[in-house]
Amino acid sequence: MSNLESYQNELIEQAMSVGALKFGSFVLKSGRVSPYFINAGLMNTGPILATLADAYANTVAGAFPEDKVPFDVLFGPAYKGIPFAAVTALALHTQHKRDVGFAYDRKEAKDHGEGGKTVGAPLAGRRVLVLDDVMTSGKAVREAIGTVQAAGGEVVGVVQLLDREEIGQGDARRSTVTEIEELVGAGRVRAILQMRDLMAWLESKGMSKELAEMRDYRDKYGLKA
Ligand code: OMP
Repeated sequence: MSNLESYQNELIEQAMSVGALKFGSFVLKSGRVSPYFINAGLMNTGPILATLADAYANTVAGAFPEDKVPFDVLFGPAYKGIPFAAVTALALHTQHKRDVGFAYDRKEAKDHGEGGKTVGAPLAGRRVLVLDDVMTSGKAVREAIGTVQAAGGEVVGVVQLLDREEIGQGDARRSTVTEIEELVGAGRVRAILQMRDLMAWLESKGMSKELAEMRDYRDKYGLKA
């Protein structure tokens, strides 16, 4: 069983305490019926944002070191990615001495004022890291990648709060990570938490009913490691 890092454990505990992580029965956007759900919109207090910003920044700094995978802009897709990209840009500056811009999109294009679909740091000709909340089938992250590319940016990678470690949209039962890495490069899709971390946490708490439901779900929509 994987050992959780202390920041992962802290994040899970805080997510549970604000009701952002729940166990039960949930219909996902992809139509899959899941025994758990993370609602990142409920991670909306100063303390949990601080934990989240540290976790994103550490994951970014570890997986995309400046000398190996430099990037210029963090892109947080509307709506839930927006505050997360902002707080992560701040944490990268204060804790990692790494200065990057941040940008986000509108759900609807604006045809007056500053116009355009994206807001914040310019994306044209820039190296962009997409930062979002949850990845299941990969539909949402594909859209975000498309938005950055349409604005002229080059997507160098993806960082998620949670990779649910599920199969993607294709017929070949390949993982979403594999499918998205085909678009952005091998090893370039990372997450603070994976489904296995939530399972390790459930096990550490002796929550065996929830753990059994997670195993059943993984048999259906996950890939054997
Ligand atoms: P895909 O587009 O299938 O990858 O699903 C990811 C999106 O579903 C996320 O951006 C969320 O909007 C939503 N979601 C969650 O927020 N939390 C979950 O635990 C699961 C989902 C989901 O519907 O799959």
